[in-house]
Amino acid sequence: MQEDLREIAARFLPVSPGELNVLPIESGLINRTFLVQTRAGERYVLQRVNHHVFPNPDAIAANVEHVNARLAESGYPLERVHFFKTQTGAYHHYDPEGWPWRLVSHVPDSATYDKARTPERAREGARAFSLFYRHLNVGSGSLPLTPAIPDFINFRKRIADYRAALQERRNYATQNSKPNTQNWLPERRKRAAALIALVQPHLDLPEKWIEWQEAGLFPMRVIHADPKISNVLFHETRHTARAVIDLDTVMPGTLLYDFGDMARSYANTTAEDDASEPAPFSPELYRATREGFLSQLSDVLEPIELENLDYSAQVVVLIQCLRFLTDYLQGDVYYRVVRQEQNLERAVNQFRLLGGMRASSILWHKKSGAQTPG
Ligand code: GN1
Ligand code: MG
Repeated sequence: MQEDLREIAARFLPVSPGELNVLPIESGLINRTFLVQTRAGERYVLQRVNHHVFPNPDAIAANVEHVNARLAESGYPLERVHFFKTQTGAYHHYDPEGWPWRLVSHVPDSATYDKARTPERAREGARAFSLFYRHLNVGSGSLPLTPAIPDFINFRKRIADYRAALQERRNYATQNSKPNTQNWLPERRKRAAALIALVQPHLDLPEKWIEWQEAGLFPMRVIHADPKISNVLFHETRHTARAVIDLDTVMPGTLLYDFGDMARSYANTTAEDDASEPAPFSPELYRATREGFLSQLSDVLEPIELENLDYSAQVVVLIQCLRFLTDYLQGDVYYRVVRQEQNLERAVNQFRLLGGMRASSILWHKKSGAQTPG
């Protein structure tokens, strides 16, 4: 494995495989990521793109070029990450099994975190994304981006996929796990029964969102679509944000999705797959996230965006819960898992987070379903 990875990395670099050291980075639920070091101490990030999820990696590379050009011309103050080309001038090297590999620039002296933990870090992470959105959305015309995954934020489809998974007739999981009775899908449905029942009364929560989206009421912006805290590189010692990474899902969409997903990640006091009680929601972290998000955008956002931040956070958490639960019911065909029950645990964690959000009287104004910004 190690030798193959060195050979792959050397396709992008003017060095021989023997001069490289490759180490795994255990992060991300879709792609596989490795750190590459040369003898001279230069570092790169090597990734195997999951082409089942991202069937057109070249479209991602083209999106990243457009995004980086716009960030550069607009004076974006953070670092930009870019892809290197192979010696034959391509953005991807395909291995004998057909997996696409790419080499990404590495930002020195940087650290990533799986949890925000403190309001300062939540605010700073959200501020980094706020800068990213401002520089991509203010000024010159729209960017010609190709969404890497169609219907990624189509919530009508996400709910339909969940309902279809509940009706699943296949017998056992086919990927990520060997067929055994633990993985029989009817067994999984039984083990998820309590959560399925708890989720049921919330399935109409996204209705208003879906209505607005289908009526074209959301302003179309360039969004990141995966703004979790681990996609911000922080300065190792100064704790300021250095870069926004993982541009795979950059696409046209509503910033309410990104705010919701940011809140889901930054206001969660525990790991995404921690299914233990109590509710992992922190109003303090949430408020800091909202401040950071708004910091560069107060003159950009329209009323429908400003008034629906809290509602969007709840909707996005519910949708993420349904995505994990759907994958659990289908036998772990989408997200990487290291344990049998991990997708169910992820879904439970998101459901508890939703409960915390909805219970917080500061955030949920029952009458209007809206909040005063700021
Ligand atoms: C996936 O692969 P990763 O970790 O960057 C997923 C996101 C989820 C996230 C949950 C393409 O992102 O939508 O929010 O897991 N990406 C895709 O941790 O589905
Ligand atoms: Mg991602």
